[in-house]
Parts: sequence; structure tokens; C-alpha cells
Amino acid sequence: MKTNFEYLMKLHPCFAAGAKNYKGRVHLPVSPGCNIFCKFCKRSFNDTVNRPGVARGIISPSEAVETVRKAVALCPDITVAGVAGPGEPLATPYALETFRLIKKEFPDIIKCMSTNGLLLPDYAEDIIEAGIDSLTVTVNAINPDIQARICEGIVYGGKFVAGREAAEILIANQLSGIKKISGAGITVKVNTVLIPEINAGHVTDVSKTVAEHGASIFNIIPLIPQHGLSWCSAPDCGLISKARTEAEKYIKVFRHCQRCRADAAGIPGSRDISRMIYITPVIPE
Ligand code: CLF
Ligand code: SF4
Repeated sequence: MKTNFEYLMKLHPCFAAGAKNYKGRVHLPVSPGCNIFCKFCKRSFNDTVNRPGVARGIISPSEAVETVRKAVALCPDITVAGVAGPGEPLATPYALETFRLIKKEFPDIIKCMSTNGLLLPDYAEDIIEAGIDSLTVTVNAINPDIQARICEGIVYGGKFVAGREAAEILIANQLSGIKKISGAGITVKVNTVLIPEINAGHVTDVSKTVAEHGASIFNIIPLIPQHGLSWCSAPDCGLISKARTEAEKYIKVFRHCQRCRADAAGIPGSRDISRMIYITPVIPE
């Protein structure tokens, strides 16, 4: 069963706790919009900046299937087709549509999605039905007062909700969603952005709580100080290492995150084939 954690640890580049496994992934930038407002988020379209939230452009689900064809032909070590932005995959229907198409043509490729978790309880059945094998949920706090300092607000039920109220809804949905998805046998990874000035002392609580709700692996991502959190600092190696060691008391920890672009392709931190499969936008002079 592809959702089995032991299977993913061998074949998924982002689920190997301990040694790096040298498998690859192709990210499909099919998701344009988002439904929450993380203060550190700065989405943009370009060919040069290496970080999450960046892609050369948005592609359609059928273009995504064509992209997977090209990617696996060029790099047979690609075992995962993922959707990680540049926006939120569940805010628009394109990610699930893409996974349904991929499931038909590439039954053996691992289907991976990265979500903020706001709509997880609503879409759990669709995620299961689309055949998603591994799901990442970004949970930056389980305390609403801390979460409210990281995220301005959410769009939920057709209206904007701000501050602590938004944080309460987001956290409740993330945790119940993780429980539902992991209960269905899908392996769940949790990403937490480590923000020294805001959640550094709280990351261990997050790791413990998400493990209790069924997550299998935890990834601490150092903050890139930008946008509304440009006043914060990037955590140093000592702080990252300490946070990972603390979290490891409760859950397996993934340590090789490359903070990938939304259109990354190849082997994380090693082989990059994204320029060969995505058309570089022509910027008018
Ligand atoms: Fe992509 Fe994310 Fe799936 Fe991996 S990336 S959707 S779980 S296939 Fe991996 Fe890249 Fe880190 Fe993400 S190294 S940013 S953890
Ligand atoms: Fe940006 Fe992702 Fe946060 Fe949405 S969930 S605001 S895309 S970081």
C-alpha cells in the first residue's frame, strides 16, 4: 500500500527520516489562489528565486499531466507528483482534478499534496477518492494567540474572519483534518515554520499535538523573513537543531527540506530539471 509510512520512507524524498533518499519529485503549479493570509507569504512569478510560493506561472490540470510525462522521461528517479502551491491547493478545484488525472495515467507515482488545512475536514473524502498518498499540513501554532500573530485571517464560509477567531477555526480544522486523513490510512507530514520571535518556544507543543492527532513525520522549516514578518530573524542552525531534537521526542523528524519552489522538479538539493520541463516566461523589455 503506497500510503504506508515505511514505503514512503524508502521512495518519497520528503518522508525519509534520517538519511536522504535521493528520490525525486515534480511539483505542479496548478493552484493560483489562497484562503488564508500568512504574514510571511510572498507569492510571485519568476524563474530565479528559490523558495516556496514561487513558480514560473500557473498550469492547467491537463498541462500538469503532460509535465509529469516529461519529468519522468527525463528523470526516472522521480517517484512523486506533488502540488505545493503557489497558492492553497484546496482553495480551487485544480489540484484534486490534477490528481484524478494523474491517478489514471500514472498509477504507480506517489501523489502528494501540501495544504494549509483550513478546508481539510470538508475535502477529506475527495482527497481519499483522488488517491492522494501523502499529505502535508502546515501547522505553525496550536495556540490561537500565537497563530494570530502569524496569520492575519482566513476566508471561510464566504467571509473574511480575522485574528484570534480565525486562528481558532484554522487550528481546529487542521487538527480534525489530520485525524480524519491519517485515520483513512494516508500518511500525514506536518510542516512548521520556525519563527524565532513568535513560535520558537511552541514548536515542541505543535509536534506533540499533531503526533497525537495521527501525523507520522514533522518538518521544521526555518522562516524566510519577508513580507509582514520581515521584522523577524531567520533562525540559526543552533535553534533549528534544538527544535528538531525536542520535536523528535514525540514524532519522527525530516531534516532535508529544501524549501522548494511550487514548480520544482528533480531531486531536492541535487538534480534540477525544472528548466527543462517548464517554459521560462518571457519578461517584456
Ligand atoms: Fe512536494 Fe512537499 Fe510533497 Fe515533498 S516538497 S509537496 S512533501 S513532494 Fe519536501 Fe520541498 Fe521541503 Fe516540501 S523538500 S519544501 S518538504
Ligand atoms: Fe501563502 Fe501557503 Fe500561507 Fe496561503 S497557506 S498564505 S499560499 S504560505
